[in-house]
Amino acid sequence: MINSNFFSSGRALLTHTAQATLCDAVNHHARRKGVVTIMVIWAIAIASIIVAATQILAFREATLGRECISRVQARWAARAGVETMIAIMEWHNANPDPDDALALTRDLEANAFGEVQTGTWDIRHFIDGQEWAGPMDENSKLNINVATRMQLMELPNITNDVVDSIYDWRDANDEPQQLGTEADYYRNRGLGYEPRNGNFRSLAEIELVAGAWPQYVRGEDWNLNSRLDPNENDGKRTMPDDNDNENLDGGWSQYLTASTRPITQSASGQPRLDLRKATSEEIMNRTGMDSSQAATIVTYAKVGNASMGQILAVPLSQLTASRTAGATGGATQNRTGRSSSGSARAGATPAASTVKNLDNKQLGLLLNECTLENTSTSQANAGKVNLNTASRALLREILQLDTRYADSILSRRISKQEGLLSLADIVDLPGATQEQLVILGQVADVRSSVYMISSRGRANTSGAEAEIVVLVDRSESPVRILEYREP
Ligand SMILES: [Ca+2]
Ligand SMILES: [Ca+2]
Ligand SMILES: [Ca+2]
Ligand SMILES: [Ca+2]
Repeated sequence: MINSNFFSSGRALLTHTAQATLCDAVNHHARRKGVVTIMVIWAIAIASIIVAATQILAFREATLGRECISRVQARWAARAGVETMIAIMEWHNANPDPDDALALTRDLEANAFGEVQTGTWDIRHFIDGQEWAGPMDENSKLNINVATRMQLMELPNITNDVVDSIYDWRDANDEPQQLGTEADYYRNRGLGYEPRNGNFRSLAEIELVAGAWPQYVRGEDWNLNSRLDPNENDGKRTMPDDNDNENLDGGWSQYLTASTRPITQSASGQPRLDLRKATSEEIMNRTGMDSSQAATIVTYAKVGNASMGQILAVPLSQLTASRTAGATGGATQNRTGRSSSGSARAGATPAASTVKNLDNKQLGLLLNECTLENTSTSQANAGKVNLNTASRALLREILQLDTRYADSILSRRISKQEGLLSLADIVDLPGATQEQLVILGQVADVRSSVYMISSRGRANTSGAEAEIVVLVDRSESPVRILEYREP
């Protein structure tokens, strides 16, 4: 019994212990299972966070990549526009057409908008209150390096002291003009620069001159690209402060350039004949003059201040006579007097008056194929205003041409599909006095050397945009890039 009791109690004891152990084991297992479940849930949670984060990152990178690709596409589309313009200029350099002064302008205009596989380009400029297709002709503006005091005084917001300072900046000496400023002015103000005492090299350089504030120089064209950008037509919302009128008021920059260069090639593509060195035969071959006309030109070219302006303004029969008389005289005489054999003005020598006046064709060839430029002066580095592209405002306000004459020049250039072929095309217009012709002969011509191409590229996929602004000189081949920027 005892045993049995013992055993039974022992069994009971055993059972109890086994039960306890079993219970522990079960509890332990359950706890472990709980921990494992929690760990698994955590692992899943962490894994999903990682996956989500990786996805977001990958998505962002893909977007960035796409943006990057479209920027590159836009940039190269813009570049394609620039290259197209340069290629057209090269073609016209190789195939000059002396009977069509506007051939290049028309071709540039026709290709101002174009496309490549992944994007498009758009080249335009603003002049005379209107937007035009194609690059900006820098020769439509006056070169600041030859602008006279009177011409500079016509700029909006300019004052005498600033005109003097512009003179001081470009003249070789360190003597200030009456109200001007030379090196000591800039040194005393710790500006860190001094006047160049040489030609301005870019339009933005004018802003270094005392009193030539950027708002005067640039007007509304804050980035100097000759196009009306959104921030330049939204009033005061963004810089600059503009008048929101769909018209780009470019301040001085719409009238002035510093980049134009003389064109050494003639309209027919040969080097210009230097009249100071040329023989009568060479002049006759080039211009179709007779021997006495050519001889008169040879004699005249030896005069110290002989100029194309004078040849343009004074009939040939009076040319050497007026020089020997020491005066041009008859400042208001109409240039058309050239064909009425000059009617022997007082002081004209008999020898001079027997020469036949040049006809329009001869005068045109003389102006287009020959030169009297003195290459040693600083003027030699500046280009002339192209009357085929110059703005009405430049002719009337800055060059101060008589209003009637300026308007008749503009109507004639519009009426001729090939444009003005030479300055001989404007001598018979109403208002063409000797005085006006001398001014034009000095500063104007009918062809261009330097263009500013503002090409805006656009990617087809995203519409992303990129702009390239390039200043190119096409006066010689290959076309030379003077300035390149990606604003
Ligand atoms: Ca100086
Ligand atoms: Ca602009
Ligand atoms: Ca604005
Ligand atoms: Ca405006």
